[in-house]
Amino acid sequence: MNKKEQLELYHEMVLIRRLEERGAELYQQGKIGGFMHLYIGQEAVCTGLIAAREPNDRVITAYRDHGVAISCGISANEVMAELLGKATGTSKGKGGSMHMADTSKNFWGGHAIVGAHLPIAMGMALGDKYAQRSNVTICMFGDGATNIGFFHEAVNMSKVWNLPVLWVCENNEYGMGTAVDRASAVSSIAVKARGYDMPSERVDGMDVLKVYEASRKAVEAVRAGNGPMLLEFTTYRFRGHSMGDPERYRKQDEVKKWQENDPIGIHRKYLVENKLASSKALDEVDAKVMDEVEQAVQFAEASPEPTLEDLYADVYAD
Ligand SMILES: Cc1ncc(C[n+]2csc(CCOP(=O)(O)OP(=O)(O)O)c2C)c(N)n1
Ligand SMILES: [Mg+2]
Repeated sequence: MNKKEQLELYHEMVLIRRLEERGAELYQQGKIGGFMHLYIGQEAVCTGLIAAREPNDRVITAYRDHGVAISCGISANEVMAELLGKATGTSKGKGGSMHMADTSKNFWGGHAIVGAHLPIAMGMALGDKYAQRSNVTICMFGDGATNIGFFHEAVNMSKVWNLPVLWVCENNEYGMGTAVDRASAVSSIAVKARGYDMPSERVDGMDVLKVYEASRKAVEAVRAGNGPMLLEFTTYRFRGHSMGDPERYRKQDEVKKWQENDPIGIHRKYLVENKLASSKALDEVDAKVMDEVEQAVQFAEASPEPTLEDLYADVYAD
């Protein structure tokens, strides 16, 4: 990865962070409805992972999807407008926080039912294999999703049919208020792949360059026809499960410990220590992102709501 690309990773992580911080404020002001799950703390995963894909590789994820949308190339304006339920949003204001999508950018959503998008990912990969296309489907999900039948059915069939899928678990240590150890027989999700004779790896998900390296190798191995693989990224969400989570299931000391391992701080330190950017230049990136996010808020607030007729559009495919 060249210097420009490494700097872009920094910009992208800061953009995701600030956009969500601003989103949280707007939520508190009552401008955003429904559930909203922040990705803060996990930015290195989507940023490093999606930097490793080719544009024709598909990405699909669960409801913690704002960062994934940005990494797939959806603009801050469209993400913010979607959060506010505006017609200019990436899902025309009808999806909201949990259902960001743009198939033109090969981002297949944003899915709210835990684990339900894994069989969809498998189906997309089956379609690609059948049509002899060379793309890889990257399917992201949480640790909690791996305790659900969907996970085992989809991962099993992907191996039986040797499908081009990269399964990516973001192990952030909790599924809502339940710690991994309380719900999963094994605390490393990578181990679960062994039951399906599938290669897997557990990688530090707080370091964007480690995420990128592991993802690049995995995407290319899958593309080469070696069959599906599973990557587990160890990460942590700094905020509650969703807005309004009282967080009684974890101690603030634990959160603080992980915050010392902030993915943005880690990459910033790397860039400065390796003289790829000065602190001043990175402060300028931070300032530019603040403007970008403010513009996105203005764009979203000035945008129209979807009309009543819009309710009936895009319900069925032609
Ligand atoms: C089938 C189903 N069961 C329960 C829920 C409620 N629920 C929403 S998120 C969640 C936790 C999932 O945890 P994980 O997969 O680790 O993802 P994370 O929230 O940590 O990103 C649960 C149980 C749901 N949305 N769908
Ligand atoms: Mg989780």
